[in-house]
Amino acid sequence: MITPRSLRLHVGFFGRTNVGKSSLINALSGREVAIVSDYAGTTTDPVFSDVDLLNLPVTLVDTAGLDDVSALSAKRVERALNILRRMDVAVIVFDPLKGIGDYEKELAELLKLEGIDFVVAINKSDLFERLDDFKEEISKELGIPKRKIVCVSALKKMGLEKLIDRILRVAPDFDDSQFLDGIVEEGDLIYLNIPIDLGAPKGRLIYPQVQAIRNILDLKATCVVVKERELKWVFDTLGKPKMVITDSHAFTKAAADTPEDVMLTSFSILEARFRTGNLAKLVEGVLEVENLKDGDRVLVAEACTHHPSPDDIGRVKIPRWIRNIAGDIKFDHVMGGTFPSDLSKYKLIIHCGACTLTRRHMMYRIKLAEKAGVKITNYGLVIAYVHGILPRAIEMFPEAMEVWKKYKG
Ligand SMILES: Nc1nc2c(ncn2[C@@H]2O[C@H](COP(=O)(O)OP(=O)(O)O)[C@@H](O)[C@H]2O)c(=O)[nH]1
Ligand SMILES: [Mg+2]
Repeated sequence: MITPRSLRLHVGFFGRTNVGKSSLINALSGREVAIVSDYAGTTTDPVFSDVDLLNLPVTLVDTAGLDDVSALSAKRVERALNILRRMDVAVIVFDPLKGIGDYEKELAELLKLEGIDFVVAINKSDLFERLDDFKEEISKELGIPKRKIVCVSALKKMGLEKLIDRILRVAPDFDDSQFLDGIVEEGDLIYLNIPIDLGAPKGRLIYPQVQAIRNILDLKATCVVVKERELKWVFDTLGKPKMVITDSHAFTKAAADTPEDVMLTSFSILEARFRTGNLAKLVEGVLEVENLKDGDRVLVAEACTHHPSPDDIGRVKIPRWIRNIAGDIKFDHVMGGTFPSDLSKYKLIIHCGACTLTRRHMMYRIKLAEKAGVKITNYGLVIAYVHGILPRAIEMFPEAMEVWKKYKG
């Protein structure tokens, strides 16, 4: 299965027009994805290009059109920030002929502010004899160590391995295995409960399910994949597993069929933990449902765009469940890349599993909520909560359980 874009390491190439961003991306990906041109401003929207670098799934992002951060129209900076925040690593590309300008300095500042690590590529090194002085100057001006600065030539394909090496070195940990790390161990037996209902995509499994299977195999454990109707039969035939992981849609039935001494959670809760690294924060969020009052506003945010079905989880079911508990709550919905910059009017944000967002992007949204003092949670936790199975679904995550215990007691 092809790695979805959201789980690829996003590497953004920044630099002034004509420094060779597009050429460099083409050279690294070995194909013509970005348009190379002698004229300024050929491309304006970011261009995404998926490629595996040393077996690591990566998306190279050509950020043409963002080369005038220093020309500083507020709207442009906002746009630049929007793209920049989705990157895991940045490459600032230099052309020795153009030297160092305000653009590069401001960009380096922005990246530091956002906590995004970056490396520098001095391109067109085929045209120059010695670039040591320039390296020194960049190191000083941008305040980064020289080992993060690499001389390359997109044209002659020189220095590319070294650039890849430097990019991967500064990349945040991108190991998929965290999905079940610390929960599943060698020799464990795990049941995966996957209803193939009308909502299931034709002919395939969704990514968190594939990820779980792969992860369990990597950990030298065993999994049995069943539809919800067969779960009971598997219990009767194979006995008790260490844990059942269920699709959220079948949570109540899975809970009824799974003995109390067997751990039970959902793909969506695992995904939330993996994607945010902060399940405890999302549990705090779901408990906020108790505090909602008539007239409060809740934002439901869905990262992917799809046509809502008649019993759509975000549009219909979640609002219904929450109104049952909390009364006359107003719901706003956003989809895709939009996320309101002013969150202050909301009491709670309920986010989808965010499997189409990068981890950095989702963490950024959590940070925004935190800044605005608004609690945030996710679909999977809401489903577990409204069905009265929340403590059971998080008992294997001590940090999250801690929050629950404090709340109870
Ligand atoms: N000599 C030389 N020219 C290059 C190199 N990389 C790019 N160029 C040229 O620089 C120009 C601008 O390249 P392009 O990739 O479109 O720059 P971008 O605007 O930053 O995307 C083109 O004419 C390229 O052929 C290089 O490594 N060496
Ligand atoms: Mg270009």
